[in-house]
Amino acid sequence: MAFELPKLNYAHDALEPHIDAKTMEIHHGKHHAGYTSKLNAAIEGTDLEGKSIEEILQNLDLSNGAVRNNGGGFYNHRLFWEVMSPDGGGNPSGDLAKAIDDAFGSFDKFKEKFSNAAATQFGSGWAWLCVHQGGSLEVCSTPNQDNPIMPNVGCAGTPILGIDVWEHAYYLNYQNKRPDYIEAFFNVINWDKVSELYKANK
Ligand code: MN3
Repeated sequence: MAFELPKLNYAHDALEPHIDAKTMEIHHGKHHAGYTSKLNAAIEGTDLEGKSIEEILQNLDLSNGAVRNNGGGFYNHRLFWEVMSPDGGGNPSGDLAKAIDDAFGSFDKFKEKFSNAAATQFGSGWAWLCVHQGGSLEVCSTPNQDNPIMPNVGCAGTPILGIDVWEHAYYLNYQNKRPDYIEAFFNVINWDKVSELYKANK
């Protein structure tokens, strides 16, 4: 069973003005679709065929560039669409809010740390909020399409929130102003989904 491009749960223009429709259309319909088809081509006929994306990435040989880049791209964008919503923004609540306070001191301190990780990731990559077994949280970033479930990428745990800081994620609307895009991202974060992922993976 080949991997399929996941459907968006909202329209391309639903995240405006924070993320524009054209960016969403190209990002999902071209970039994510490209990672998906190239991942399928890279695993076809190998012993990775038929495995879950988590299983593939957790046991990844980092020298396998095609699977690293396209498998990472498939997984990362699938998470990205899910953790955004037109009804998003605001603050987390419940267990996740408490875990954020425990790890970072306050929501504002978390926001500062996450935003800084996203802003200072040199070139293309992602910033993450990850949960470790036991429920503790960590903020980190990875280059290109790497992600924390891959072995030895300098960042660990299960990602429950991620922001794409490749220029294709924001350049049409924000040009070189990555910090403005990061600030706007906070208006569309689907904290209900992030909480659900926190509970499922802690
Ligand atoms: Mn992208």
